[in-house]
Formats: sequence, structure tokens, C-alpha cells
Amino acid sequence: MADAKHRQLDDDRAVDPASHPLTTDQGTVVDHTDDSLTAGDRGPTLLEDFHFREKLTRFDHERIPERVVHARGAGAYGYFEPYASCGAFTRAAFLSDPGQRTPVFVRFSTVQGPRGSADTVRDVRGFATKFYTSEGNFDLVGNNFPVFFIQDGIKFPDFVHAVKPEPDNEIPTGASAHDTLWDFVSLQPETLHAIMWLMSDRAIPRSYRMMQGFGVHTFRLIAADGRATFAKFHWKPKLGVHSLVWDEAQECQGRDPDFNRRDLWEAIEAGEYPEYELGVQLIPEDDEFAFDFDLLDPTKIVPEEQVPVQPIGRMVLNRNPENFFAETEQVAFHVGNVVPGIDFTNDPLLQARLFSYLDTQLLRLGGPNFAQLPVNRPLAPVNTNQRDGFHQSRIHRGTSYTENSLGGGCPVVGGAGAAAFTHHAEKVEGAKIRRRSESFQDHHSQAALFWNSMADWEQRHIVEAFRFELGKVGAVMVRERTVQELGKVDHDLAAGVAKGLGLPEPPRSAAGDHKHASPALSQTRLRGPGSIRTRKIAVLVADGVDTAQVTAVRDALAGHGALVEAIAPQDGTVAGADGERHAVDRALPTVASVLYDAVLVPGGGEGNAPVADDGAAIRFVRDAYRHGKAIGAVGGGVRMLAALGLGTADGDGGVRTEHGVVADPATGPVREAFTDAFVEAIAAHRHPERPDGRF
Ligand code: HDE
Repeated sequence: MADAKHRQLDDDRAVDPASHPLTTDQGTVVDHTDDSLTAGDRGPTLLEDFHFREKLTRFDHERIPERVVHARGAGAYGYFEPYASCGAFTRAAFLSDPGQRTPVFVRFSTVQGPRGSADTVRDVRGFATKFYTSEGNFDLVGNNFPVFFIQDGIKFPDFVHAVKPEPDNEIPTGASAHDTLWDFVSLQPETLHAIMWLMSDRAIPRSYRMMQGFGVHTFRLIAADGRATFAKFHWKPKLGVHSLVWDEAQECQGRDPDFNRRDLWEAIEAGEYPEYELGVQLIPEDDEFAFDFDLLDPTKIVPEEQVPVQPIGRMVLNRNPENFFAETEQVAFHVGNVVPGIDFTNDPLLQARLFSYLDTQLLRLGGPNFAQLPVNRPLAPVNTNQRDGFHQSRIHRGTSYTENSLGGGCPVVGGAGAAAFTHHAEKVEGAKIRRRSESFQDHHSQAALFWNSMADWEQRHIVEAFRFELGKVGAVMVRERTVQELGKVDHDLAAGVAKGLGLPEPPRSAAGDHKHASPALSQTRLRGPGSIRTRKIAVLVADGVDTAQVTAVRDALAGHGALVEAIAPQDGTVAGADGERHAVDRALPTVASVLYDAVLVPGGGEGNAPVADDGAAIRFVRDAYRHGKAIGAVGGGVRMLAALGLGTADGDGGVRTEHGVVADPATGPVREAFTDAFVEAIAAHRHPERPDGRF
């Protein structure tokens, strides 16, 4: 557990609060902190009260500017280890030795909303990883979409101004469903591919532990002999890729605005460490022009069917931060933080980012010395001629210029045998121009590729998302223009959206008219190992519940690593049908179906489900059904489902599974066939095939 980064942080940890009484910033012990020093009982406060002044001043200065984008986030420490040496294509030391663990810090984030916004908004998620390697920090600052909204970084302020809340009333918070974003989109077809991802379920992940990450740009990996290979970085979550559904995501924003943050924190606290596999798509330099798009264009993917993703290592997140501000807020990522063996390309978005990150951190972290902050400090030795500035916390010794003789010529540049970074000697020539390359002009083919790759239910969700977003746009011409643009992606898509908006069907267009698909893009292919580990299952109980049934299912699910909670109309305990008391984990009014992955409705002895008449329980079950979640019912629980029209009470008395609703009408001990079928239904995550559900 105590890896090198953890040990390094020991030097930075504040004094153990239990080890010493309260002091001022200067270390003077304070005698009283609840009343200010006043002249007399009811007199004015005295200026000489240094503790009072310090306490208020420090409080007044607690806030720093939040990130201009990606303000809301959650972080965790862990480690990365390669499966084998990657020496064939990169000289990066941390990728060379399968036995070597490199400490990491990861920050997940949403993009549009401020620090206090809700987690489950429709948005891109940031997935930024800092590798504390022996050769310096390498930051892989990615997103959970493999493409971006614009091709050239000079458009970034335009894009962000458009997606951020409206300038006059600062509405909406954390949402893209408003006029300025869609005005921009409808006029900038380069946004379309990323917009397709944004309208898909990828934009509402179930968990940070269940989403992919992408480096987006094409990078260059450099081998020890100087040979370069183009590379795209991919993170794949071990638990599979899973999403919420939109209705659920919206309700979560109220029920638990910290839904994703809490999920990450609790999983790590419970020892269920999130794990991701790092993969690379490798493209030899000779194949730079082998594609029908430009490798430098960040609005394009390299389909996995064309260039497979090679797994190269795994990352495990196993430690929560100790102080949110010091670590998660002050961490400073920069795409420009690379190590020998990893280099850039001329992707104009990447080039702009190389400027922007350092620049923004100078403001956000109040000066140039933020690399000395504990979470940012490399494990590799730092020996620079950079000096002074705000918040300098190192005592540098010796001269600070090169060449010097008075300092013995130190620090030596490119010391003998040291792994110095050498920029790849790419040949470049050309006239200075301000013009988008011709090779960047196709904006529709890959948006159509994404659409073609989706399963029916994924396409339905995309159409519904467009209808929702554009339905919130007031300017009719913006709605119309967007639908016209969608017509160039796919006619059925545009027609479906137009219908929802009450607009005429746009004419057929040839622009994105192809049938190519990349099956690897569909979430139906990304469900993962079919495990229910860490899934949250609610069991609805009340007085009279069949405790034996509850205990049997609970034990079976817990045996598969699921987290089971007994939920009752009130907290405390409920009296089982057999007279035993059963502990309640949560009271119904404090929870909702949207906070769980599945629900079990047990019976009560020979009777109906004990919660059959409870309004909140009925809503719970109905919501689970609408959101396509697995529902299990045993004994009288089956009768409750039938009464709600969510299943039938008839049958031959055997275990029945229909669209993820698993029913066992037997009132005796729970049968293994039931638990097996319920586990399978939960592992499927969602059941889009439900006939009358609104999934
Ligand atoms: Fe960022 N981005 N970005 N971005 N970005 C920032 O840096 C920027 C882009 C990404 O958890 C800022 O420290 C420009 C793509 C993540 O701390 C800022 C452009 C991708 C994070 C910035 C892009 C990202 C940021 C804001 C277009 C995915 C959060 C605060 C040229 C590959 C990191 C900060 C964290 C944060 C600029 C585009 C990912 C302003 C100019 C593409 C995950 O520097």
C-alpha cells in the first residue's frame, strides 16, 4: 500500500491533529477559539486579537479559482504496471519492466458544470492520469470520448463559451441543453461526431469505474533507436462499460448529486479497487496516410477493426485522497508532461493544449511553483535553474544559470547516461498559413459510422437525447439548422429528431450516406465479464417479511460481490414472518430506485409482499422497471409485480425470467435456480428489450 508516492507525501502531511493542541499559524497555542477578544462584556472587538484576525483572514482566502473547464471532479491514487516490456516501440522506462509498479493519481471530472454541480449530467467525462515515473511525471489527460468537438485549439474558447451557461442568466448549470451550444453546433459541422457521443449513453456513465478513457490525439511513441510509431491511448474498465438512462440520470441529480463521486470513494474504501487496462493502437509511420481521414484530426477515431487495441498494462486505484483540496483540487495535469519515449504530433488541438495547461495553472494555483505541491511533486529528482516566484517552498542552493563555472557547471545538462528527453526530429516545411487542412474537411462520415454502429436501443436513446436537448432550445432557426446537419449524418436520425420537434423531415442527403460500422463502438459489446461485483441491490422489506428468503438471496448475491441493502418504510428493524427481527439498512424516504442497480421483492410467509401497499415501494419497483433494471421477486413478491402489471402470477410454479424480471412463486426456501437467474439478470446491467418499459 505504501508506495513511493505515499511515502513521499509523509513529508507533506500536516501534524496529526490528535498529537498537539490548537495553535495559530505561527505555532502559538491558542487558549480559546469560540469568542473574540472584546472590550468589556458587550463591547467592540479588539484589533489586537491576532487569533481572531488570522482565523477570519485565512477563511476569507480559502477559495482559489475553479478550473475553467472540468471544475467538478473526484480523484484517487493507485498504481500502473505493464504486462510486458513495450521496448519494441517506446523507450519509456515505466513501460519497460513488467515487474515495475508506477504510482498514479487519477482525476475524473465533468466539463461544463462548476465545482458544486451534479455528477450525473449529460457531459463528457475527463479521465486524467498522472504517472509518477522514475523519469519524471507523465500526464495522460484524456476523456471518456475518443473524439473532440473541434479540430483546432483556437476554437476552444468559442466552443467553451457556447457550452457554458448562457451569458446573461448563467442557466443551465451542468447541461448542454441550451441555445448557445446548439447555435455553435449547428454552424460548426466539425462538432458532429463528438456530439453523437454526447447524445449517446456514453455521456451518462453509471460509474467512473465503468467507463472508457481515451487520449484522443494521435501521439508518437519513440523507441530507443529513435524509431517513431503513431499511437492512440485507450483505457478499458475491468467492470465493463455501463451507463445510466437519461430519466434516471436526471433524477439522480436531485437524489444524490454526488452519485459518481460517492461510488468511486465507497468502492475504494470497501477494497473494491477500480481497475482499467491500458491499450494502444499502434500505427507505423509509413502508414500515416493509409486512412480515409487524417490521423492528426482529433474528431476522428481509428476503428478498432482496422487497428486493434493492444493491451499493454493495467492500472488499479487503491487509495482515496486524504484532503480533497490539497490533492484533488490542487492536482495540475498538463498534456505537455511527457517522458522520454512519448512525444507529440502536429494535431492542432494537441498543440494548443500544450500551451493552455501551464498557462491556466499559473492563474489557478497562484504562480509558477505549483509543481512543488505534494500531489504534483514528481518522484524523479527535480534539478532546475528555475527560481523564486510566489509560493517558492524549496531552498535552492548554488548558481542558477548555464554555463557556469562558479557552481562547478551544475546542474549538468543531459548528464552522462541520463535518460534525457529528445524531441523527435520530424521534418517540417511549408508556408505560414491560416487554413484548415483539406484532409480535415469530412465531418459526417465518422458521425455516421458511430450511428451505424449502435444497437437499436442505443439509436433510440440518441434520438431521444437530441429531442430533449433541442426541445430546450428557444431559437427555432437553431433547431432547424441542427436537424439539417443531422440529415447529413443519417436520414432516419434526422427524421426521428425532426418529428419530436414538430419540424418537417429534412431532405435526404448523400454526405454521410454509407453503411460502414465499427461494432466495437456499441455498448452491447462492452458489457465486460458479466459479473455483479459492487452492484447495489435493494431488498424491499417490511414487517411480516419472509426473513429466510431475504437472508438466502442476500447471502447468494453478497457471495458474488454485490452490495445488498435492506430497505424498509422505516429505519431500525422489521419483524419477520417467523418473529425474527431483521436489520434495516436504509429507510425508503431516504433512497430511490435510481441509486440501485436492481431490486428484490421478497414475500411474507404465505401472503403478498409486505411492501405491496407502500406507495414509495411501488414507485421504487416501477422505476426499476422503467429504467430496464433487473427485478427479482419471490413468493408473495411475484403477486405484487403481477398487480403492478410488471409480470404474471400464472405459470407452472417454476422460476421464470422475462426481460430481466425474475420470478419464483414458491413460498418455501429460495431455489438456486432463482438466485442464478437473478444474478444473470443483474449482470446484464439493463434490459432494453422490455416491451412496455420506457428504457
Ligand atoms: Fe482540456 N483543459 N483543453 N481537454 N482538459 C483543462 O486545464 C484545453 C481537451 C482535459 O482533472 C484545463 O488545469 C484546451 C481535450 C481534462 O485537472 C485547461 C483544449 C481533452 C481536464 C484546458 C482542451 C481534454 C482538462 C482547465 C483544446 C481530452 C481536467 C483546468 C485545445 C483529450 C484535468 C486545467 C483535471 C482541463 C484546456 C481540449 C481533457 C483550460 C485549450 C481534447 C481531463 O487548460
